[in-house]
Amino acid sequence: MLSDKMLSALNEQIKEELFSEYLYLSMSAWCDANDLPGMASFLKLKSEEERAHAMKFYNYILDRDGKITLLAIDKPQSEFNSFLDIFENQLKHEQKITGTIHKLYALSVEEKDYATQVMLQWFIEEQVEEEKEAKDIIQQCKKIGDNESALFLLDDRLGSQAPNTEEN
Ligand code: OFO
Repeated sequence: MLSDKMLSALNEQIKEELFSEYLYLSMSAWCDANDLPGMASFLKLKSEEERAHAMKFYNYILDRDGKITLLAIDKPQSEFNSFLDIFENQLKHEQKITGTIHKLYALSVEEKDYATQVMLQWFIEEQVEEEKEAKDIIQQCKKIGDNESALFLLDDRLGSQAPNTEEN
């Protein structure tokens, strides 16, 4: 059985993950509106991954006989200065999420909730990868500067990582 404190923190994390879904969809829409279809597809895929993260927490709460309480999701930022600004914001956001995951882990240790500690291991590793990916993209964006051909290539490469989900 989850403690009240743990349950409430896990429900809070569902909101954080759903906000991430919303934020990356907003970033994807900005890229679409600014002729960056590859980055738009990549960020849409990131958005879908966040939904899956939210559902991992959701299903875990149900598996532990906890009560799901969905919380209000804030309006995400919709204006960005550039594609570099997008990925810098993404990294900042992922660093914030890493902090929330670490706090959850600290709470699970405090509560002696061993099952939650095991479940959170996946998220701890995932955050290392997510931050690294965002940092690598920022480095590439910085190298591009005003070079349109290099931007085309990066957009194309990021787009090729995302399956075509247009029909869905
Ligand atoms: Fe992008 O991270 Fe969820 O957890």
